[in-house]
Amino acid sequence: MPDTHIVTLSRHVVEQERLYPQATGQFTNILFDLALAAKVIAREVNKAGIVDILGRTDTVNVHGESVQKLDEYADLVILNAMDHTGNLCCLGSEEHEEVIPIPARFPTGEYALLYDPLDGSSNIDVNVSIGTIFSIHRKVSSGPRGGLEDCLQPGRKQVAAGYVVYGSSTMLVYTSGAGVHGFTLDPSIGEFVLSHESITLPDPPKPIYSVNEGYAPYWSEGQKALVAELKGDHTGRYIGSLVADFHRTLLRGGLFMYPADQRQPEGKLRLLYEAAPLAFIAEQAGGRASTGQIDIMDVQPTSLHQRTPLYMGSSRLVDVAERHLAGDSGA
Ligand code: AHM
Ligand code: MG
Repeated sequence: MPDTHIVTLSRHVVEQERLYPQATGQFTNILFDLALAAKVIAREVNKAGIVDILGRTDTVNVHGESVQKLDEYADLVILNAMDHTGNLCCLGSEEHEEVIPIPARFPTGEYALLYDPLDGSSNIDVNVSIGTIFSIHRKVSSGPRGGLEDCLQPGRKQVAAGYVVYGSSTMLVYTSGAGVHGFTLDPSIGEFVLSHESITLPDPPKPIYSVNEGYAPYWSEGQKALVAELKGDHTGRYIGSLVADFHRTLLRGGLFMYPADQRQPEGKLRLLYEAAPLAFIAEQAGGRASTGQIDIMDVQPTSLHQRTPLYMGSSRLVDVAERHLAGDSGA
């Protein structure tokens, strides 16, 4: 007979919440709502090849990039799953220039949610894994309905973070500061089921480095020296889809890099809804993340869509990166 002892995401989150008697339940509900949104997005991502949902729209997002239909869809799914629940005070999304307020007709709550609804969307057409990333902060502003101040908090202040990878199976991985736990969507019952309990980065790590080497001519001297040191006794892996690259790094170990360079002096990836949440997960799994100079978790954000150079994965390899990049201005 099949195993009857299934730990669903709901059960796991409720059991974690019991460890904190002061918990209000709002936070637990946010994770439930995110899981529901992830299932809806997963369904559409899986269908993308057979229905006419692929293709670019005429719009561009706040970063000047063309937006694909599934990005917009994922953004709306998350927004509609979260805005009316009374658990959030505001949201920040990669697809929206400004902080998203909770509509006046709905109550507000004690948390701010930052998210990248569908990262790696340029890979949709070629069936490469893509993902959703989220970060949850406690409301710190004094007004009743929250705002930018609640979103511009350093990663260290996150109460939870996670991602969903839409790959050969759909997985949700999250931390609320008590380890990193992974759940695989079982389509036959429509539930995320605990499949990876207490994930830790392998130690010693697999010797893997991950970077887009096509940009090497634009790298700083420090970045060139770092990759030169890794070459030879490390293997290279780069998917070009952050969640997929991070997921591999988490399970196998190694060093993921998206450096600043002459083309992109600030780097490409966004601090609040890409780097910081993944940094929290890396740290909880025994690794770390850095800008090359300081820990990502300690960066004080100044704007919603701020970019950052990113080095993350196995601590020992992030240390090597920092050694090379210490005096580096980036570009
Ligand atoms: P997106 O948010 O527009 O999808 O871009 C982010 C993606 C990441 O998933 C990935 O790590 C990176 O861009 C790849 O960039 P590049 O193609 O420059 O290597
Ligand atoms: Mg993104």
